[in-house]
Order: sequence, then structure tokens, then C-alpha cells
Amino acid sequence: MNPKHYQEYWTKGWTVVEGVFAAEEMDCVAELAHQITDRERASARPGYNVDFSQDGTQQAPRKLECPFAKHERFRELVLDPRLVGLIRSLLRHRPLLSGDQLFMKPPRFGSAKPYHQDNFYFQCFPADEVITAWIALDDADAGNGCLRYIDGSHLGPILPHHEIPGEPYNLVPPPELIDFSKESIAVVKKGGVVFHHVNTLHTSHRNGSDRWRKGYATHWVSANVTCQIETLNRAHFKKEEFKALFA
Ligand SMILES: O=C(O)CCC(=O)C(=O)O
Repeated sequence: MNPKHYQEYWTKGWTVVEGVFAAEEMDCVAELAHQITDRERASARPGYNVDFSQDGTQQAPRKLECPFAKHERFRELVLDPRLVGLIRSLLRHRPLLSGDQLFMKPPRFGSAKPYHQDNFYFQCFPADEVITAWIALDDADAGNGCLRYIDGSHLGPILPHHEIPGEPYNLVPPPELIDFSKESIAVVKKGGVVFHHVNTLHTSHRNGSDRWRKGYATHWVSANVTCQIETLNRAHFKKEEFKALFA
């Protein structure tokens, strides 16, 4: 871990490490994600797992849940020492995988993910021992809806979040509580990883480009982390079939 990344993570609440994986490795994983979302199409929830074009005539996958539990290849990627070593350095503790989700953001109509703090959903403490590693399966930039952060927001409180009408899966803080002057964009190349603290405010815009923007978000905690809601009850590292991977 380069000290610049460590410093940036703890000052801004996020950092980008380029070149963690090779582009070809990302293509294999992306292909697998497409195969699985194709298989799951019949049970996909519109708006949540699937995005629609404005005229409603086209649809494409938006989100694949729990890839780690669905295929060995995802497990190999997530547990790769190149990734786990970086997380361990930032977290300062042995990382345990709590959950994962793959955000697809299809070309032209991939929907926005509004501003939020993961810890409003997770409620895991101490927050400094909870981190997301977002693996770029495509080049991500402002054009195709890369991640955006409010620098330093991990140092503030967890804000109240309210449901967006018609989108029960999107909870957002009141905009007047967000300091938009501190927004930065997290441009990253395929194979790079964006790390963020669980309290950092982040968002991603709609994908108006003709390119995919796929990111595999993996959520990690240390063994000290506790939670009053069900987040950790369904954590991968606690599941009978995966326990040995985190022993
Ligand atoms: O990939 C995105 O657009 C959203 C990702 C996100 O909210 C997260 O990883 O916590």
C-alpha cells in the first residue's frame, strides 16, 4: 500500500488504487456476471435488478446480488491476496467479507444511484473498521457514471435518509445537509479498485454513454464490528459454507 493511498483514504474517506487486477481478469468476471443475470432474468425486480430505457422498450441488468455466493470465480477474485492485502492495510485489521453486489449500469440508460452513506443501511460500528472495495470491471469516468464522493464526509455524522418516492431501495439525505462544493469524482481504469469508508457520502450518475460501467462492490468488516440490525447475521464470513475461507 502506497502511503499516499492510506493518507488519502483517512483524509477524504476514499481512494483509488489502479492496476490491482489485469483487464483480462475483469473481462472474465464481467462475462460471468452477464451469464448469471441472464439466467436470473425471470425473477429480476424491475428498477432494482433491471434498468429500462426511457421509452420502456429495452431492458438491461442493473444489479447482481451476492455474486460471491453464486460462483467460485467471484470467490477467487474477492479473496485474491492482491485485494485482501490492500484492504487489510487500510482497515488495519484482518478483513472479513460481510456482503457484495455488482452494479452494472448499462449503456445509455443505466440509472443513477443517489447520494447515501452505506452505514445508514448497515449500522455497523466501529465505522472505521468497515470498508467497501469497489472493483472496476470497466473503465469508469464522468461519462459513464463513475463513483462521486463528498471529501471528508466520513468524519461527520450519519445523516438522516429518506425514501425516494417509487424507489424504496434508494434512501437519500436531505440535499441541504450535503456540502456539494466538496464533491470529487473517482475516475478509475478497468482492474483498479476504489475504496471507501462506510460513512463516506457517495453517489453515481446515470450512464448516458454508449459504454457499460460495471463495478463489483465488496463490503468488509473487522472481527471487532458489531451491529444491532440483521446486517451481520447474513454476512458471508458467518455462513457455514464459507466460514473456512475466513478462518
Ligand atoms: O456502483 C454504484 O454506482 C454504486 C455503488 C455503491 O453505492 C456502493 O458500492 O456502496
